[in-house]
Amino acid sequence: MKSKLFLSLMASALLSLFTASSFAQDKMGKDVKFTVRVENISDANGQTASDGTKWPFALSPGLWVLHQREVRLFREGVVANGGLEELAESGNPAVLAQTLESRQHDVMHHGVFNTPAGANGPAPIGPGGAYEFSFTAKPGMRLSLVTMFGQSNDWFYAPKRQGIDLFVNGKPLSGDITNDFMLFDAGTEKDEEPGLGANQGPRQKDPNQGEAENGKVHPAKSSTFFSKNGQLFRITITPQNAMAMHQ
Ligand SMILES: [Ca+2]
Ligand SMILES: [Ca+2]
Repeated sequence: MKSKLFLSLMASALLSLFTASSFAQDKMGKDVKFTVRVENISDANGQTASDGTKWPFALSPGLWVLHQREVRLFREGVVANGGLEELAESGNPAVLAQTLESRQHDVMHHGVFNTPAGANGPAPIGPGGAYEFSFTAKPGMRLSLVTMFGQSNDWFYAPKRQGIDLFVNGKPLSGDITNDFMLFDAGTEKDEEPGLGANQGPRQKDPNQGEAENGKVHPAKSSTFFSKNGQLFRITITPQNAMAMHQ
């Protein structure tokens, strides 16, 4: 009886870490495996620039993070730091990953996604391409993810800084989360027209090429791409129990 009492006290202590509803739905408190798919669903014929040039919408390799507290990959109204500039200007998530490693603790996990599904090595994803990655998470965890708008100077997609709750009313998140993402301008390099600028990803000679903006992270609301999430890309999340049901 004593050991049972001890276990129930332990369970109560653990319960206090989570919300009551999440515990009710997930009595074992087990990790749930999730798979996230980032798909480029933009027009295969490309986007049309003001001079008629066709250019492909692309997303860069990126970084995902699981966290409970705010992870601070960026903050609106604050100067980009910790590797956000490298991600937003050249699609390189390695510096952000190093920054996170220096802050690593047991309630935060992260990974880089850089190899398109079906490819042999790291590359951006153009129309029809996808990245996929999996992780396990407990109730209370949130997901953050950053990826560069490939033909911009310093734009990136990310969810709100608090991240996306992976459990809603105790149930693992499932389905389309595209609209949880927003297009941000890192404020580090002056913008040129997407797809045309000489200082953008595919055309610049140096990953840091371009005129400094000396600005702060802000939503890229002035861009016509700001409201085009569902036309350009789709991000879905599938928990393992849902995957089993679909198979
Ligand atoms: Ca900018
Ligand atoms: Ca540049």
